Amino acid sequence: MVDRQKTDVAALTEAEALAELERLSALLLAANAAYHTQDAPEISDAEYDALKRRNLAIEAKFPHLKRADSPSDQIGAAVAEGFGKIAHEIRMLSLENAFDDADVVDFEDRIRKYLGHDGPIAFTAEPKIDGLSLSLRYEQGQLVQAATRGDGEVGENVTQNARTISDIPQTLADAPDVLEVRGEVYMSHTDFQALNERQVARGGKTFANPRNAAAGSLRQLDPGITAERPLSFFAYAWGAVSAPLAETQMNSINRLRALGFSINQLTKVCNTAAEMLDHYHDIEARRASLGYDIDGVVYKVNELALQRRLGFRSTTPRWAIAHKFPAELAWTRLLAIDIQVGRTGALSPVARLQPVTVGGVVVSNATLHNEDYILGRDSKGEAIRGSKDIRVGDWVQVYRAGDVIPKIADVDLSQRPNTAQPYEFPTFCSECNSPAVREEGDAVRRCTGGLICPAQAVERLRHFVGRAAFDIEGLGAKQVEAFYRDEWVRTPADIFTLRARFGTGIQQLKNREGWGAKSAENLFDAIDEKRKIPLNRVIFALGIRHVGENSASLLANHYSTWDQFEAAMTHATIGEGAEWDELLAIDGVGGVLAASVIAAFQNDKERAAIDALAAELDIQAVAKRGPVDSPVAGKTVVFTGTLEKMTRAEAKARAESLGAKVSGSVSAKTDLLVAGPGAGSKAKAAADLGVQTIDEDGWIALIGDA
Ligand code: I6G
Repeated sequence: MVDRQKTDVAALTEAEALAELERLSALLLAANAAYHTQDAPEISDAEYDALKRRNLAIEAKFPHLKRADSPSDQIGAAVAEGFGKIAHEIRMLSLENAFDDADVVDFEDRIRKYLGHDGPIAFTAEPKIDGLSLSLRYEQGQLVQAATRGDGEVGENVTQNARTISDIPQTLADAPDVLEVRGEVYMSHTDFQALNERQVARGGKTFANPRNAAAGSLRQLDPGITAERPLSFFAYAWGAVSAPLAETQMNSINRLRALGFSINQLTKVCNTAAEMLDHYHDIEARRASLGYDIDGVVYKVNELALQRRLGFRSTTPRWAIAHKFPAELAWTRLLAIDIQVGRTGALSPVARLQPVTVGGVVVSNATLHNEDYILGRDSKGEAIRGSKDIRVGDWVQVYRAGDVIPKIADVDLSQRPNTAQPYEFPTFCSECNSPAVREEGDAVRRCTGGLICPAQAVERLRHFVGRAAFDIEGLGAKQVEAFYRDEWVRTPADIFTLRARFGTGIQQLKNREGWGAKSAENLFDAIDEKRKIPLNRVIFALGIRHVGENSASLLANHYSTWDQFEAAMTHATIGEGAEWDELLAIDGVGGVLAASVIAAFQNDKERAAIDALAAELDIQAVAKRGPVDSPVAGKTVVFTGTLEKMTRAEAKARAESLGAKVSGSVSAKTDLLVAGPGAGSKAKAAADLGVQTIDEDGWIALIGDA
C-alpha cells in the first residue's frame, strides 16, 4: 500500500490530521512488520521514508495530536521484540540445494565416496513444503515449547500460537521423555483464498502468497489472531530426543505419525538416484493438484547410522539435499539499467522492470550480474540466451527460483524498439568517480576507490549490521546509512564509540528523524550488548570478499579464538608457508578465499579498521562442539597410510567432531598417529618423536560410540 492521501499538510484540518496520523501509524506499523519480521518488504525504502516524513510534518504542525505510540519514536524490529527467544538445544540447519538431475547424481556419488560404500544406499524422498519451519518440544508427552527457526541457533518463542494449530498435538502418548519434533507450518490453497477474501471483506491486509500468510499468521503477538488463521503442520524431522525414534528416517517419520502428527503421504524410500529422480518428476507432475505450495523434493539418507557417519558441514547436513523445482517465468518490459556499487566494489547492473507477478510475488527488479551477461555471454565467454544482448526498452522474460534474486532468462527480439541502443557499461564508479577496472579472469568490474568510495563504505556497514553479522536491535541498514551520511559512523568501530561521543548529547540523536530519548538510550544499550559476540559472526561481519557465513564458521571453528586467527592471518604469506598450508587444510577453504582473507589483514587501511573494531569487542572463542569427555578432545591427531573401514574425509570429520585437531604432518605437537598399511615417513617421524601410534582398529576402539 502506498500513501495515496496527498493532501498538503498545511491544508489539513485538525480532524483530518488526527485521522491521517492514525492511518500513517497503521501503514508504518505494517511496513515495519513486513520488513523486519516477515522478510517481505511491501513498500520501497523511498515510499517508507515519504510516509515517515509526512507523519513527522503533521506532528510538527499539530504537536498536541502526536500519538503515544507515534511511529516517529519507533525504530527497527519493534514488532519482533514481543517474542521471547529460545535457544535450540540442537541447531536447526538448512539444506544444501540441488538444481538439476546431475546435482542429485553427484549428491549420491559424494555420499558413496565419503562412506567408501559400493552397495546400495537407500534414501527417503518427500515434497519440500513452502512454509516456515517450526520446532516443537515435548517433555513427558506435554507440548512445552514451540520455536521458529530464527538464525538456526536461536528462534522466536511462538508456543502460544502453535497451540492453536489443530495439526499440532498438545499431548503425546508413548513418546520419549524429551522429544523435539520439527516440521513446516503452511497454509493450504483453499484456506489461503478464504483468508484473503475475509481480509478484503474486513478491509484488512491481504497476503501475496500462502507462505507469507502462514508466516504472518504464526508470528502474531496476539495468539487469538493465529487461532483465527487456518494453519497446518507437517512433521518431517526431530531435534533433541531422549531415546531414538527408530533406526531409519522412514521409520522415524512413521513413528511421528503414530504419535499423532501429520506426515506427508508422498514420502517414499528410493534405492537409487534414478528412483529419486523418478519420484521427483512424479511429485512435480502432481504439484498443481496437491492443494498446498511446495518448492522441491528433499532427499535424506535413510539409515540413521549412515546419517551419523556422514555428519554435518558447518550449516548443512551431508546426508540430505533439497532438489528445487525450476523457476517461475513471466514477460515484462525493461525500463532502465542502474548500477549498484557493492561492499567489495563490484559494479552490479540491476534491471528496473515494469512490475510483473512471478509465482505470486511482484517483481520490479532483477539482477543482470555483469557486463558479459548483458552482452549475452557467460563467465567462460560462452553464448547465453542465443547471444542476445539486453537493452533498455526490451521485452524480457523474468524468472524467480525460491528466494533467489529474480533474473532475466530471455529477450524477445521481435519486440525490441527501433530506438533501443546497446548498453554501455560504465568504466568509472558512479559514486566516487574512481576508475572501475576489470581484472584478468574476473567477470566483474570493480570500483578501485576502496574505503574512500561512499558506496563501498556504506555497503560494508550495512553488511556489518546485517542479521547474520552484528544484528544490532534498532540499528538497521537505514539507520547506519543515515549515520554514515552525517559522518557519525565511518567504519564499524565507530558504532561502538557512539555512546562515548554522543551519549551525553542524546539531544542530538533525539532531534534526528525517528528518534526519541528512549530509543536513543535503547540503541546505545543494544550496541553494548553486541560487544560480546561469537568469533564466526565477527569474521563474517568484516565483509571480506569471498567470506560468507559458511566459510566464516569454518575459519572460526578452526582457529577457535580471535587472537589465534588474527596472529595466523598476520603471519601468513599468500601461496606459501605453514600458515598458508594450515588455511588450505581446512575442509571447505580454497586458495581464492585464503588469499582474500590474508590480503584484507595485510592491507594497512583495512587492518586499521579491523584492529579498531577488535579493540571494542569481547570476541567469544568457539565452544568446542562434541562430547567433552571424548578421549581425543583437544588432541592433535595425524592419519597416515591406507584406512580400510572409513575414508580419510570421514576419519577427519569424525575426529574433529570429537574435539580433536587433525593435522597433515607429524611434529612435537602431535599426540596420536593413526597408521594404516603403507604408512611411511610419518610413522618413522612419530617413532623418533615418541608419539603414540595406533592402527585403524585401535582408533575405532578408542573412539567407540563417542
Ligand atoms: O528445511 C527443511 C525442509 C524439509 C529441512 C528438512 C526438510 O525435510 C523434509 N530436513 C532437514 C533435516 C532440515 N531442513 C535441516
